[in-house]
Amino acid sequence: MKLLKRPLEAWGMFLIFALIVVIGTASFFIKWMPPLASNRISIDQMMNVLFIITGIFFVLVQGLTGYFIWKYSDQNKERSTYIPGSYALEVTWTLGTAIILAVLGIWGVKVWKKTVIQAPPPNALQVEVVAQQFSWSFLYPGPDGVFGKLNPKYISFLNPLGIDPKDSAGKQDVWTKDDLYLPVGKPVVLRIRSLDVVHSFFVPAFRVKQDAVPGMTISTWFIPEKKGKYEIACSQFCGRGHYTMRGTCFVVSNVRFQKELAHLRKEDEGE
Ligand SMILES: [Cu+2]
Repeated sequence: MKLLKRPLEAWGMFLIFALIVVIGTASFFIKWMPPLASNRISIDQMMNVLFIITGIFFVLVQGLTGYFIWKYSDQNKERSTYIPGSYALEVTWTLGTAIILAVLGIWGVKVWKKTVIQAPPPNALQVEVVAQQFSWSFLYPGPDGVFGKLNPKYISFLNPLGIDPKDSAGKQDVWTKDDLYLPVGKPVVLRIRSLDVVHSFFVPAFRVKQDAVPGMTISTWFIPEKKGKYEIACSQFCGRGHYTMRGTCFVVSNVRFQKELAHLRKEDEGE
């Protein structure tokens, strides 16, 4: 009972901290990530387990720290015992942590292999993604499935990707700015590049995040599994307009996707 006798300020502080933890945790779970809309469920599974493990230790360590502060504060004349060290305790928490980290590490490598390293299915749609301050361009191949040559010397405001007008394979390629169209249920390979600085292509709903590095082409693939409209963001601070560098991914039926591309192709021909 002696433990409960504390001035009002102490109880006030305790309530404020408890409230911050509860509201923080709740809003994190409500507003953190949009519902998964791709095949990358293994990332969510791993995240959830990580949150549970770190959550348990967070509450345990912070709770104990708070309890000891409360218990041995100067209001209460009780003295703590001095323990110079415990071999058994040291071994337990060192080994325990090492085992948890090793299991998470091995699991992480497996998830990485499954989502990123594993080759995409051969029927995957290829889309070139080009980042620049402060927009995204997406290039789709023509019905032949082959991209025309790209050459930096043709890069201009109207041709940000540098499509070579002399290459016949590129005649039917089409590109969009900030709007990415994808057919639902079809694997897609994004080949990500940058024209200027480092950007990062991020679609939270797909659990896809990949840096766009100048001078490199980095591929990533996934399957959009739900129709809808999803936010694309740049998640690498890339300059003054970084916050405006966003796009929208439209996951539509295959028929609608083909229609959209055909429409863009017609617009191109009309020019
Ligand atoms: Cu950017």
